[in-house]
Amino acid sequence: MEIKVGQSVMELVEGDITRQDTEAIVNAANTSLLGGGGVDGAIHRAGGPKILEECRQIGGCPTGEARITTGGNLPARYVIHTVGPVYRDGLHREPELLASCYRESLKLATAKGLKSVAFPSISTGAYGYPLAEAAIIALRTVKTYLLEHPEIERVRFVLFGQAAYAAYAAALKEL
Ligand code: AR6
Repeated sequence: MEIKVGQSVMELVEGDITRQDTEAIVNAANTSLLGGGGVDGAIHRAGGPKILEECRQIGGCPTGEARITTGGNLPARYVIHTVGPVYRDGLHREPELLASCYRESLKLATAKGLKSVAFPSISTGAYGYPLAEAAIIALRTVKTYLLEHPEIERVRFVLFGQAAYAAYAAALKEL
């Protein structure tokens, strides 16, 4: 499923982010940037030790910010590592921090001159963000960015499993 946003395309697919051929993929990391489970574990496993070595050099990343490394052995040339908020009750700046992850990741893509980026559903696994709420924030934030930055031609949301895909598809229809 895809929609046109200004001159760009926003796309939803169900699948594995490590297999995407976009110029960059985004990692849902933690503040250490030293790896973990979920999508983070999958990216480091598929991308090999070069990514972790670069992350070590960077030395961490605060919640809501993003850092970029090369893609190691991945099809994508770059990995943008961002740190989503741990969801508590929605009253601890979680929406604002989640939106910031998407925006800061896209700013790095713009700075590198990249035209295509794939995102996972940040914070909705180990960090417990309710999927329906996270989907609306993700799609709205990316849409707003693309309208101001037509240089990014394609943003793909790679949803892991049917439930995540369905939540994003429903949110996209609401947009
Ligand atoms: N491709 C796309 N999406 C995936 C993949 C994959 N290969 N694997 C899992 N997902 P999570 P978070 C989905 O837990 O909530 C890590 O340990 C998953 O189903 O990966 O931001 C980090 O080191 C879910 O919808 O990230 C942090 O400590 C989404 O990706 C912490 O987890 C995000 O789930 C970050 O937690």
